[in-house]
Amino acid sequence: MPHARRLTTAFALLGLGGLLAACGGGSDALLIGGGIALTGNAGLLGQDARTGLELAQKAFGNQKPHLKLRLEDTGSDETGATLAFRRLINAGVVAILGPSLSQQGFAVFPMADRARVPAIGVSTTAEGIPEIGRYVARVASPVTVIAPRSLAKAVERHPGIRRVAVFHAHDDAFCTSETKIFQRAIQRKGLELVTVQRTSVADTDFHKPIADALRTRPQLVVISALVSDGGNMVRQLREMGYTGPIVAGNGLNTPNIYPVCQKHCDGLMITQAYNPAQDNASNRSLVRLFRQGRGADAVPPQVTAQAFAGYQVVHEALARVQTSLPAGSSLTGLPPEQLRSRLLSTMLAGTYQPPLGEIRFTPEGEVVQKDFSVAQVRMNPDGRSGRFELLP
Ligand code: 1QQ
Repeated sequence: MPHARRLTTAFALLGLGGLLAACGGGSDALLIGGGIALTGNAGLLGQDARTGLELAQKAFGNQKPHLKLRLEDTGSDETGATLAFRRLINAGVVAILGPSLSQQGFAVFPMADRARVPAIGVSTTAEGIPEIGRYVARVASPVTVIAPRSLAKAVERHPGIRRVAVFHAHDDAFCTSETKIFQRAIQRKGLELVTVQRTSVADTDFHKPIADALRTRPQLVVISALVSDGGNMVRQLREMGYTGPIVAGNGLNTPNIYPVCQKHCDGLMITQAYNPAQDNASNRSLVRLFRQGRGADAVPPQVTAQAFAGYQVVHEALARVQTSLPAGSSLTGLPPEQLRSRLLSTMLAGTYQPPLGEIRFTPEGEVVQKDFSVAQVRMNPDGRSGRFELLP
């Protein structure tokens, strides 16, 4: 090649590299998708996930291999999730973190699986999610592992309990899955299931089912609902005079319930797949980044930690794929199908130390996690702020 042409080519390549770098993440940045509910009923939980993804982008995005987060709002229904997943798949993302709800997951995970794009649930906890397809996994521990723990803790703290009332939204796949596990746990403890009230995630007024339930004189109430219906239910239970303990499921597992149930959130018991005191490098980095701009006492919610974990797992797995390549070749040089397939198998084979503590995966993509705790919500006298206090 003549000298002048070689120079021009070199400058053109430099220029191209500069252009890509200017777009963010460096010239070798891969796109990682976040398909999360930022609006609708689940938006209150999805906001926590968004925070986790954005903090993970800060923590890992500039470490090799460079990743660039592309977020799409799924809304809180299947249609929104389908549109968001389609946009992410068409954009060529290497993997998708999300969606927020299992109800959405049963609609969009099959789509990601057909497109052979690894999709990792960061808050989809219903039974049967990893089994949807080979490319589907999750870092959010399932209801089978989560739900029995809060029930056991409530019984431990209130040993006199016999009579239990259950509420569940009948029109959400997570809520119907979770209530099944709660009801089985109630029966296994030899407790009496005095009533099962079916509600809707679209409901805001629960006076009728609450009045019906209170007539059965429950000593414990167990709720499977989402944020705004569940928060309203808790508030109305207290307003209508119920004073006993309340166990809530993962649908209420966010400080964003505070504005909904306010002072009446106080005392709620919810299992946590995340302990903010987890002592590892990843959690220290999450907590430090979370506190920037939020104050020295701020504590990341569970879903924030799970989303952060999802990003970390993909990042670490990609780094391992990179090391397995022959010298001089790069991830971006692989055909996209091959890159995603190698990411998937490497990811499932690994063990990770995210803010959730040690996790790994079964060959089906189910997360195997060790550390759990049960939190009790403690509201401050203002009725607007509070904390999830981990019970001993
Ligand atoms: C699910 C869930 C959500 C309620 C948490 C965001 O656990 O839908 O599976």
